Amino acid sequence: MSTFFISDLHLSQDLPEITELLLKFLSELPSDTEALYILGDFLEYWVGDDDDASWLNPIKLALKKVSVEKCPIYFIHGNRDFLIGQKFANETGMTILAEPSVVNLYNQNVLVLHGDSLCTQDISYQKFRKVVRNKWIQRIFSLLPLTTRHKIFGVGRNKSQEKQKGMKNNQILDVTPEAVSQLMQFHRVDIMIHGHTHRPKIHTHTISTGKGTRIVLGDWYQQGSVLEVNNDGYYLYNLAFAQ
Ligand code: OKV
Ligand code: MN
Repeated sequence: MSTFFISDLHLSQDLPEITELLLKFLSELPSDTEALYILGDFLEYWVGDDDDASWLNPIKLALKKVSVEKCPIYFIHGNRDFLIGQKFANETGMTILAEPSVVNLYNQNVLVLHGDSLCTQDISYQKFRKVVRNKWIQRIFSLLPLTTRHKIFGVGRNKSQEKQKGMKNNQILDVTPEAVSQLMQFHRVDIMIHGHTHRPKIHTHTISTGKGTRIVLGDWYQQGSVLEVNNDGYYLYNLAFAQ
């Protein structure tokens, strides 16, 4: 019996290999799986649940099948798919969790989050985050025509590739160690799982109660990245793309 974690797939219509690998992963999930957690940046970007992008249909169907036949699926928003809402959740069978959330895994309390909130040195990004995570601003944004919303996301993404200010040359800064220990102490956990930085690794941190473990999931650009948790421990591994 295991619990699985993935994040940062950045699914898009342009990179079908990633979708293919996800569908394979979902179909091969053991039937005694206890839960699947998706810790954000599942989609490269999302402008709102009223976008019925048909390339997502096989993905939605596969997630729904897992949620009905195998295990619950929990989702936490990332910095690219923070507009995923209840309609998308219903269509996929996912349950959206607040960020951060404490979940109990095999008698250990674990803090789960996307991870962008830990990158506190990136002041301009934290300002941007505060704006786009505001429910009122999101409500107003959702009133714009779908094509306008696509343009806004599209424009920003091209700009970033042109090394415009605000995106810091598209580099993702690493987490701030003090932000990690502070958050773990606040939630009284000694294990944390997140994605976002695309730097898969199991870290040890010093916290007031002793040692803290921080598990970072990788992105799915060159291979899949999966964390499996069971009674014996934490296993971070890669999935190879089909040859
Ligand atoms: C995307 C990122 C820019 C990172 C959204 C309201 C909403 C504006 C927006 C404007 C900017 C996204 C949507 C873009 C990602 C950046 C800078 C850093 C690291 C809302 C008003 F949705 F909340 F209502 N924006 N664009 N960044 O240019 O595509 O993720 S973007
Ligand atoms: Mn991210």
